[in-house]
Amino acid sequence: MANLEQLAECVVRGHINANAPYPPDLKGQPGVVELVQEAVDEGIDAEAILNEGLVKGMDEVGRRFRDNEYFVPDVLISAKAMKAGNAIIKPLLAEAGAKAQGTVLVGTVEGDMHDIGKNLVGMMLEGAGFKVVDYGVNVSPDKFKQGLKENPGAVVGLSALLTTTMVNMRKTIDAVREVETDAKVIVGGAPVTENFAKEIGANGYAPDASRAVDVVKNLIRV
Ligand code: B1M
Repeated sequence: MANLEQLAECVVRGHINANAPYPPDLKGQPGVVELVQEAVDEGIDAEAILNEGLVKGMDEVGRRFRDNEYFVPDVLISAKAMKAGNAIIKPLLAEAGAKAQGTVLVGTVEGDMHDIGKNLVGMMLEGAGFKVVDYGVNVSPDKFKQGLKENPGAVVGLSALLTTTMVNMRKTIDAVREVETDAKVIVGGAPVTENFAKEIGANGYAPDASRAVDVVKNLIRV
């Protein structure tokens, strides 16, 4: 029986698969890849695998890093493990959704290279049936502007993890509203707050990936 607690723990420990030599004490034991596949094979909902396994593990990684129990290399190893699991469930999340309910342009704002949270938001949106165009990290306001020209009426989803790059959300909002004065923008990321979102003129804010889906649904009114 698939164990999502064990899956979360493998993300925390950065144990990608049974053959991976790291961490040495887990070598030969099932890792993220095997546990995710096992859960999928048992018919466990992809969203549960994501939230109760992968995201739960990454939340703990974030806490350990904040409390100086983990350092950057630990976090990178965990992020790699999480991505290996994401790759397995991504098509299932997308499949579970109905036909595209609208388009969302997502990206991490200029100057910012963090993409784990943004990728989760994109995956959850795809899972909920939206078409997601992901521009990656370090995305300039002009790139979003161009994206909106190519996808009229799309919701723009901005992620920022640094207090120094949050300010680029406002610049991006101003830029996309040159294309569509009523362009709908949702923002998120660890330093972003509801108040900040209001201050910069965003239409929505979400503290996590699953709530981002609710906010986008409300913005598109599906
Ligand atoms: Co960076 N980093 N980092 N980092 N990093 C933070 C953000 C930091 C808080 C760590 C710390 O000091 N405690 C700190 C920022 C401090 C600040 O600005 N106040 C920091 C720093 C300083 C830096 C560097 C400057 C370090 C350096 O080089 N000296 C550097 C910056 C590089 C750059 O971007 N220019 C840097 C680099 C890195 C790594 C490359 C090592 C790596 C990123 C790997 C990657 O993303 N591919 C990394 C990581 C992993 C982190 C932490 C540890 C974890 C971030 C993460 O992935 N969390 C982070 C510390 C922390 O958050 N505790 C930290 C898990 C993820 C699931 O959560 O991204 O918050 P999160 O996303 C959530 C929600 O926020 C929300 O939903 C997601 C899922 O539920 N959400 C949205 C996110 N985007 C959304 C968009 C939405 C809606 C919701 O709508 C569109």
